[in-house]
Amino acid sequence: MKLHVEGTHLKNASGEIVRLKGVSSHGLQMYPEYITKDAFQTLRDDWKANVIRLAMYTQEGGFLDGSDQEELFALIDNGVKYTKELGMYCIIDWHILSDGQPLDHKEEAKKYFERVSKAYASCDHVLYEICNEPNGDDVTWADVKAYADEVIPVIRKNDKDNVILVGTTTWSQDVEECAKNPVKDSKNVMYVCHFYAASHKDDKRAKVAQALSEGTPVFVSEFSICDASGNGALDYEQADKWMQLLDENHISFIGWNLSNKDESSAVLLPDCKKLSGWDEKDLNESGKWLRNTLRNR
Ligand code: IDC
Repeated sequence: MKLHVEGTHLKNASGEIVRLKGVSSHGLQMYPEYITKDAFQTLRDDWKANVIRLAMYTQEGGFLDGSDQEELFALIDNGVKYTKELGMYCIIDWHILSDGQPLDHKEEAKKYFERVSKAYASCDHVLYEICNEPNGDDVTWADVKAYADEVIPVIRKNDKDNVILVGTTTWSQDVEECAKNPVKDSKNVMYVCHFYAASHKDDKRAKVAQALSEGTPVFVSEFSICDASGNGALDYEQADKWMQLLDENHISFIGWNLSNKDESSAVLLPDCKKLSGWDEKDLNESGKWLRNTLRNR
């Protein structure tokens, strides 16, 4: 269960390469009903997922924007517990999005990661994702690194070695910037690439290839095969090209999103009211694709 990062790879205690593959929740405050053991078990047994990402928005009505924080902590606690019982991994995500400058909520993030890293220090299956998608014209990798260099030590004080995922600039696309200026304590740190296949193509894949060639460990903690709005048509051809790159390099991947929202990135159809045990006919097109993709790997 225990993971570490070696070179560009995630490995287990026996030194074998491990690839995490799974599904991300939608915003925890928006779709809490899918944080159940049954839902995760369906994803494990039928979809062959081995990781669940718990996306906790900071804005968009989330942790720093009106949600009941203790309710969110309770959902995370359940998510961590269910994944542990099921032998899956679990990612605790600080989901910045409209608040694209991670430094803006650095103090809140430190307090948050102090609490969760203390609570889950003994949980080998937990990974921490410290800033979903830094974005904005004035947000630089130096800003993200400055943020990471304060948040990582807060986690490390409690949890010496669980894997930490660091988002990158331009909505977590600029992974090629990290090698020349990595975070200070880079033990068991991976850098995050997100892509939406109908929007992000060759030039974004080239960034990943460059990062890997420079020794940067890359983790795809969120992607879909629709466009960057989370909606629109699916691009199967670009999705294949992305999967080829990820497969060749054993890169972990997590599909966005577990909900029945009326949008193409939601894996369930809008009229599907089941919270687990889904059949093929309950799945949106992106859900069918993701399920097949997970089952084939
Ligand atoms: C989208 C959701 C959508 C929601 C919107 C704002 O799919 O239902 O209304 O966020 O909360 C990301 C983000 C992710 C986005 C997704 C699609 O990490 O939160 O979800 N996306 O736009 N980055 C690129 C795309």
